[in-house]
Amino acid sequence: MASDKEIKREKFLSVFPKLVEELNASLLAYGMPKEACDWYAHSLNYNTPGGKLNRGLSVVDTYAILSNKTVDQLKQDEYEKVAILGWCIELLQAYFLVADDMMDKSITRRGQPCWYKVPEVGEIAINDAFMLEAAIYKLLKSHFRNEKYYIDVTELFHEVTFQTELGQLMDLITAPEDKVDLSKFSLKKHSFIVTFKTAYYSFYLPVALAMYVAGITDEKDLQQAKDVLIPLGEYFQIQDDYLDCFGTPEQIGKIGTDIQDNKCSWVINKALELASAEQRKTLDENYGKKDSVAEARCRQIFNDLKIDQLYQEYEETIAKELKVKISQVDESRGFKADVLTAFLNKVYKRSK
Ligand code: GPP
Ligand code: MG
Ligand code: MG
Ligand code: MG
Repeated sequence: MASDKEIKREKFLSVFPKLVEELNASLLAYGMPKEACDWYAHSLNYNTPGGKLNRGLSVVDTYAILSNKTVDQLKQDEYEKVAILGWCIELLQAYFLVADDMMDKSITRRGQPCWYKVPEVGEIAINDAFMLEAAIYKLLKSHFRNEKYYIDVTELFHEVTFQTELGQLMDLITAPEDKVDLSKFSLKKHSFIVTFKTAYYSFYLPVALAMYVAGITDEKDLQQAKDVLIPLGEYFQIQDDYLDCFGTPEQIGKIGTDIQDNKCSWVINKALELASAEQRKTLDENYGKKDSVAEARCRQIFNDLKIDQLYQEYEETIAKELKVKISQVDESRGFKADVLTAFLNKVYKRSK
């Protein structure tokens, strides 16, 4: 029998084909030939719905909590509104990932070749990435133009996109593939990169969108959400870095590449903080090399420094801190701490 989670996912997925149809109709209205319409539909379908859909589904879940309802109890048109905003985040994510995979020279994504690796696509993927982003503003305009929060939501998408691009810039210039320089890394820089690269669009954006639709838009409430969701997003990315190194491929569904890719991950930063001069030398000589023996030398140092155990301690500390922050949320204007607890529960001790 399908679980509650699967049913929610199916319901959310069922909205997407209608959006593809609508976007395609806008191409037809410009008199674009069938070949172009089919290309766009293929790009939308290949790049948007294949992931975990956590961000998109979170808009729906958060809105339901704020409205004191279950997802099932939302009226059809009410459901569709928040689901479309959820799909707008998934389109933003699709846009980022198509572009990121080109910049990172990645091979696979979500169990299939990266879009630019599809033979007939290649560098057309750059334009396809732009068109995935453009879909967001098409959909916002056609479905939300008459809502009082239209401008707020549109501006929020622009701002969060810019913040993510800043994070991507820092990520790229901190870890060039061909020039390993561990002195560029620090936990402070790591925190900055992941806050911008991940936390704003993955954690703050879904909640803020649901808040706008629910009419809970006092600056103080948006700030309360941000104060928990940004550190929670940082914790999520630290967990991602940890799993890249210490998770098994069966568990995480991908093969960890951070060591060989010279990534400014939490694991290497923690190790740099604690390494002896000798260990530091080994890391300088072996980190970021496309070589499994060099990778094993780095892993040995991570084991010697007990990074695994330090991660478990970090996780307990941050989860406790976040719970305290959540317990201090002021609900007097209609915001609900449960929204944040639901997010924390999804992240705490996840293993994939
Ligand atoms: C993925 O990070 C990067 C983003 C989601 C932001 C991309 C932003 C752009 C402006 C293109 P990653 O490369 O560390 O993750 P993965 O390992 O999934 O590729
Ligand atoms: Mg990448
Ligand atoms: Mg990247
Ligand atoms: Mg990672």
